[in-house]
Amino acid sequence: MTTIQKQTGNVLEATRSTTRRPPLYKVLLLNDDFTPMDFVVVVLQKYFAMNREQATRIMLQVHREGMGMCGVFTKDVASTKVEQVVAYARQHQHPLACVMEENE
Ligand code: TYC
Repeated sequence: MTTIQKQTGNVLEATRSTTRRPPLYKVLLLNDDFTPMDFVVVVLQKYFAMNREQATRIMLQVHREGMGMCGVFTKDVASTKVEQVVAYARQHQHPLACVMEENE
């Protein structure tokens, strides 16, 4: 809660306002039976700035559990990452699925 001064005509009034943090979104990778493991590791390094070890750990989590988190971003950044990953996968004829979900 922040107290600010709001001017109504010539009168300065004290007003209380809450500043809301922007909602954040998780970017998730989904498992499938066809996308090669090495390709998923490259995607995680290329679009999510992971090193090979981190990328391998997330890829294996997705492979074993069906889904894994690549990161948490603002809406625009999350949506761009999803588009980039899906476009890159399609360019290489892989069915890799990447989605975003509001981070509650
Ligand atoms: N399940 C895939 C395989 O066995 C590997 C894979 C991992 C695919 C993660 C997608 O998001 C994924 N080749």
